[in-house]
Amino acid sequence: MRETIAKVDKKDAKLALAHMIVAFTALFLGGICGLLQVLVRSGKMELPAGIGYYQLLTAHGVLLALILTTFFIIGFQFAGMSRTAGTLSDKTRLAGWIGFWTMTIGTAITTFYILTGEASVLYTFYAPLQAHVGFYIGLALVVVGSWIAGFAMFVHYAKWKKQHPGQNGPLLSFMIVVNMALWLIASLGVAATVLLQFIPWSLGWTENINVLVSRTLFWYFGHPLVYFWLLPAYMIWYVVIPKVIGGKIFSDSLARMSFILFLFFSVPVGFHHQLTEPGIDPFWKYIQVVLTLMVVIPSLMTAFSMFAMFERFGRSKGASSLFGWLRFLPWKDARFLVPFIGMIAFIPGGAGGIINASHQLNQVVHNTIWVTGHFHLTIATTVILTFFGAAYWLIPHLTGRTFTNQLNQLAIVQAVVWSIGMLIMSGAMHWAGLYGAPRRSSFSLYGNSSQAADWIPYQIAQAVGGTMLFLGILLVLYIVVQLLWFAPKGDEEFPIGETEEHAEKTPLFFDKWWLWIIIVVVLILLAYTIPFAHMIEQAPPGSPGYRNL
Ligand code: HAS
Ligand code: CU
Repeated sequence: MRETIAKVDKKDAKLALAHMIVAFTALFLGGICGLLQVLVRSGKMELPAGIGYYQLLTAHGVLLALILTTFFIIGFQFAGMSRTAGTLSDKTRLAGWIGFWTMTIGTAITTFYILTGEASVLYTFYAPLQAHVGFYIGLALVVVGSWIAGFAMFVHYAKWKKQHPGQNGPLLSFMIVVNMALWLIASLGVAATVLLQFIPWSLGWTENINVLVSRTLFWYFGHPLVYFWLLPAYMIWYVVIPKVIGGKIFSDSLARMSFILFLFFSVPVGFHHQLTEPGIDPFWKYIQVVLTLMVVIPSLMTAFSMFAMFERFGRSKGASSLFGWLRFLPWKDARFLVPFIGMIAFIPGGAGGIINASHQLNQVVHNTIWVTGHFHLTIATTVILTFFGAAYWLIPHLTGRTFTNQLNQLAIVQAVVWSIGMLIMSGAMHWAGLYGAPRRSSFSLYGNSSQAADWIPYQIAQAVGGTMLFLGILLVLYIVVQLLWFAPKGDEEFPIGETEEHAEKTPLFFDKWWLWIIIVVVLILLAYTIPFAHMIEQAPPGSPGYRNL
């Protein structure tokens, strides 16, 4: 029998579950769009009822990349805070609910304008494409709601620190605070461009928009955004997986250090999305490419400590040969296997990222469907499979139900379907990208050009892979619905790993938040001030808006 397990308080569980329900609803709707897109791009299907390809693509990107992620992350983090730093106070929980409703109303408004065809501007909403003002207002509400949630988490952590003087904050809570600090600093950029540029412009108060400034502010946010998605996956790898397999956290200090490095280096690197953009001096692109390569280091630290943790566990069970320890990992436990597949996917996913970041190689892949292949490996495999793996213990923990053997089997089938589907779809995207197939584009024969004809078999492969992924979405939704409402009552744990007995004590300096924030601000000013000043001083006349109807 299992020993009594530390439980997330019931009221906190409700808050976390509300976030999960919106997240998985977004997965369903966004998944339908994805299926239709791959079918259209295969050239075998046309959309019915006047639905536009770019309308679908916008819904797909917004619902999956922005809504599913943000809701899942905030829900998971509230549960994680409650589990490791104690039950939320009534005020903190209330702030959590206010944040939740602000984000949900924002999501509803944005989705409404996308579905009515007034905001087919894709999830990056590049100017001079212009949407209905409601699209931007909705997104602004999502950001504001997430800030409220973030502050609630900061206050909760500060309260724990006050009650435990001279101690390090619990590892998972510490990581959550880093992630929300990262998010807060980054989202100031998107808030600035939405409030100061897009909203006045889409209302007609200003005629023109400075396109370069808007894209720069977007990518100032857009790159750290991907680490806002990644870090919760890393929290699960560092803190939860050791407990799931029965091992120990490799190093508490190393985990904290890697998170602080993410805080430093994930913001001042947005130019690696703008390497082909005119109007930015190559020197500043170079500086940001160097910083991009710095942000690879904490991921490599993570890869190293995961390997080390697996190996030490296997050896403690008696493995002696070079890779013999692999046999001792619990391959039949979906809570381990599903995130593990995510880790494996990050090996090619991360390598592709380094290719993208290399200025010369970026000229080959930028704006091709290679990039789409890259982010379906990173966000849609590494991160999402880790989230699915976490949902399999988190949701039943919160609902007081059981992740039964049958559901575990189904979860393994789900992960296999997902992996094969993604291998086919993302593989075909990478390959076709190298042949120059563009991203963000509907099916076209490009005037029967022979080059475009070469892309079609890959687009058909994408449709095959994409259909499997949709099947994967249906499977995961079935499991989640069972865990929410129907699975037998039970006592599922929220696994939190412990460090090894003779591990060195974690030094206390990790909680020097003001120092970290000052370093981040200095790095951001260093990387952005001069090029940003140039963009404003030497701005060409702005652009009027174009509507994609
Ligand atoms: Fe990226 C474009 C560079 C990581 C997401 N990226 C995108 C876009 C998205 C995205 C969404 O420099 C498209 C945006 C758009 O719409 O235009 N990316 C990088 C780099 C990294 C990277 C250098 N990306 C991510 C992650 C994402 C993500 C993470 C989401 C979660 N990316 C770029 C660039 C572009 C870009 C350019 C712009 C391209 C263009 O031209 O438009 C790095 O962070 C990657 C570092 C990671 C590694 C891998 C470490 C491996 C680990 C696994 C360990 C496995 C274990 C298991 C332990 C070096 C941690 C092993 C066990 C066994 C037994 C085998
Ligand atoms: Cu990036």
